[in-house]
Amino acid sequence: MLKKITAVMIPLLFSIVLVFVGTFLGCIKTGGKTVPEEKEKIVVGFSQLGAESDWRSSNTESMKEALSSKNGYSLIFEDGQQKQANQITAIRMFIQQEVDYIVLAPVTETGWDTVLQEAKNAGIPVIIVDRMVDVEDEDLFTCWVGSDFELEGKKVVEWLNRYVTLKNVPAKDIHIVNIQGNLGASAQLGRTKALADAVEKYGWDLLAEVPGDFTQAKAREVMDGLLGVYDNINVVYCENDNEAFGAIEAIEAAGKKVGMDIANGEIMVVSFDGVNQEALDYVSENKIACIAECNPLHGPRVQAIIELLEAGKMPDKFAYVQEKLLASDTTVTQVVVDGVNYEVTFLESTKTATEAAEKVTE
Ligand code: GZL
Ligand code: ZN
Repeated sequence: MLKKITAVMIPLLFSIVLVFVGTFLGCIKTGGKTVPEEKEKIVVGFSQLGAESDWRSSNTESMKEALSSKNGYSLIFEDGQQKQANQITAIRMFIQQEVDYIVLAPVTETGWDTVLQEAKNAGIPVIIVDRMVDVEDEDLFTCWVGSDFELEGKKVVEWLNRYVTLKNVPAKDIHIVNIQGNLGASAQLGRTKALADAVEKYGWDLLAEVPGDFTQAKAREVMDGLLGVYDNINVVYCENDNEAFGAIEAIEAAGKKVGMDIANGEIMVVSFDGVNQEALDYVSENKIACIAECNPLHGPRVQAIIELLEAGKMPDKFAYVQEKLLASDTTVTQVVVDGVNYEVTFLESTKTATEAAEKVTE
């Protein structure tokens, strides 16, 4: 009898031990086959600043696509509606939930030290994307990936200087208004600085700098106002494409013409992002004279950073993305910024086609 029991017990005991060991090691023996157990997902809390622009929508889409379940992530997404308080609340929630990583797209640069210290105390790495944070101690975040906004601005103002020089328009006759992004955002700070420095250097007439919040509606309202105050505006420097759409609406509603021929009363619009077809179409029609590309596709870049960290490696502290300068008018073929040559990327011009069409009907 005893023999019989042991004959049954030993294999039974053995398989129980096996299942226990197998489960512990992450694979389970079922019917002799080893199937990899569902790998633990990497939990990421992403505090996005808002949904104010086409750039932002593309950025959000890129992040969700990269940090998706099929790629092994569990993403907790919070939209801050362009308010820093909402982003800080989201980060505190991520800390409570003990996420593996926090990703922050900060609406403005300052005011993050306290909450980033809380994340650091909780041992949660923080990755900053897009705009920069201005903190006392840069150890409060692991790394940053985004654009060089001042370089973007320099490309646009150098393009403008080349253009007006080649068209023999005197600097004193360049009357510019700057429709700015959210005040305090890195994109606004860098792009505004580039224009202000160029105005100083080239002697252009900067009539006004007014916040347009990176939105089409606000820029429309602001441009309506500026057209009511100034009758000699001939360049509108928009700090993103959605603002450019609003400015163009206002200019055309006022019965003025948007275009390249500023010597003959047209108003030139320059802009940033180049994210959606509407903006690229405006460039092709020379309604936006040039766009400094601002690349929103940070999803794969953040995914690569997390994979490096998961492998115990350290990513670069700051990673700048390479970006183009877009135009369709071929007067300016390249710009030089801080000794570096940037070729203009030409979009095919539909302007001549429409002009030709107009000529025929005249
Ligand atoms: C730039 C980004 C800016 C875009 C705007 O990286 O922060 O915010 O240029 C967006 O379109 O609203
Ligand atoms: Zn003048």
